[in-house]
Amino acid sequence: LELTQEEQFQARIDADVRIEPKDWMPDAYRKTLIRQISQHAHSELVGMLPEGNWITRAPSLKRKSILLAKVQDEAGHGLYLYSAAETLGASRDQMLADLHSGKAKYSSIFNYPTLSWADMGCVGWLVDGAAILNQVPLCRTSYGPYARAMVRVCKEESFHQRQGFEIMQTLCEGSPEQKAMAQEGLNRWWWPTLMMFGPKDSESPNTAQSMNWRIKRFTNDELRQKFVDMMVPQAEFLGLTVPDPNLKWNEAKQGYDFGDVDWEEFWNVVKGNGMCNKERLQARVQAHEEGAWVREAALAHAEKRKQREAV
Ligand code: FAQ
Repeated sequence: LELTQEEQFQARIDADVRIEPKDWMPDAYRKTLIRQISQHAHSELVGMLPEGNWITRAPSLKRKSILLAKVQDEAGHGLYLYSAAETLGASRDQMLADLHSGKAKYSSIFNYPTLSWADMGCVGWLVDGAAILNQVPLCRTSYGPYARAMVRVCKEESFHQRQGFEIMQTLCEGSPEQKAMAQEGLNRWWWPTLMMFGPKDSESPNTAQSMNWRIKRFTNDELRQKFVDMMVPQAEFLGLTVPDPNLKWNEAKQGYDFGDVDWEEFWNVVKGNGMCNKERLQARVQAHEEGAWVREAALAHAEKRKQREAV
C-alpha cells in the first residue's frame, strides 16, 4: 500500500521527526507556520516598546543596564524568528510591510501602557512568565528551525522572568507605597496576561490542526491553566492579591478555578482598538523609516564589494 505524500508527512510528524526547510510539506502547514512565526517575531519587536518606555527612567544605573539588555534580547528574538520564517519562503520585507500596514497580528499584551516602574516587574514576571510557558513546548515544535530558535529564546526568557520577579520582590519588601505600586501593577496586568494564551479552545480556529501537526503541543486553555497554577503561589509569596474574586483552589483537579477573561476586550485589542495599538504601530513605522539610510548604505556597500570582486 502506497502512502500519499501527505500521509508520509503526517507519519513523520507522528514519529516526532523534525520537518526541515527542504522537506515536502502541505501548503497549509507552511502557511500556518509563516503566520505563527511572523506574528511571534512581530510580538518581539513591538514588545520592545512598553519596556523601552522605562529605559531612561529606571531607578538606578544597575536597573537601567539590566532593562537595556533585556530589550536588546527581544530584538534578537525577533531576528531569529524572522529568519526562521524566511526558511519557509516568506520575505522579510513583506512581513515587515504587513506589520507596518496593520495587516499582521502581534500579541495583544503589548497594546497596554506601562505606567509605573512596577510595570517593568509585571512585564518580566507575568508577561515573560506566560511567554516561557508557551515557548518551552515550542522547543519541541515539529518545524526544525522554529524549534531550534526557541531553545536560545527560552534561556533568555528565563533570565527575563527572574529579573521581573526580583523587581516585584524588591517593591513588595519596600515601603507601603512601593508595595501598593506592585499591587496596582498586578491589578492591571493580570487579565491581559491571561489573554496572551489566545481564545478559549472552543473558539480557537487553529488549535486542532496545529496540535495535529505538532506545531502546538498544548492548547490555549491548557497553558492558561498551567499559568494560573504557577503564578498564584508566587503572588502569595509576594504578599499580593490576584484580582480575581472567582479564584479558588480545586482539590479534585489539583488546580485553580478562575474567572472568565473579558473576551470582548481581547478581540477589541486584537482588532487594533486597544489603548496603545496606534502608538505602537506608529513607533515601529517611524523606526523603520529612520533606518532607511542604514539599509541604503548596506546595499551600496554590497554593490561595491560585488564590483570589486568582479574585476
Ligand atoms: N494577541 O486559533 P488561535 C513575546 C489570534 S511572547 C493577538 O488560538 P493560534 C515575548 C491568532 O493569531 C508573545 N492575537 O491561534 C516577550 C489567530 O489569528 P489569525 C508572542 C491573538 O495561532 C515578552 C486568532 O487570534 N508569543 O513576545 C492572540 O493557534 C516580554 C485565533 O487564535 C507568540 O507568538 C493574542 N494574544 O494560537 C517580548 C508565541 N491570541 O492568525 C517582550 C507563538 C490569538 O488566524 C516582552 N504563538 N490571537 O488571524 C502561539 O503559540 C500561538 O500563535 C497563540 C495563538 C497561542 C498565540
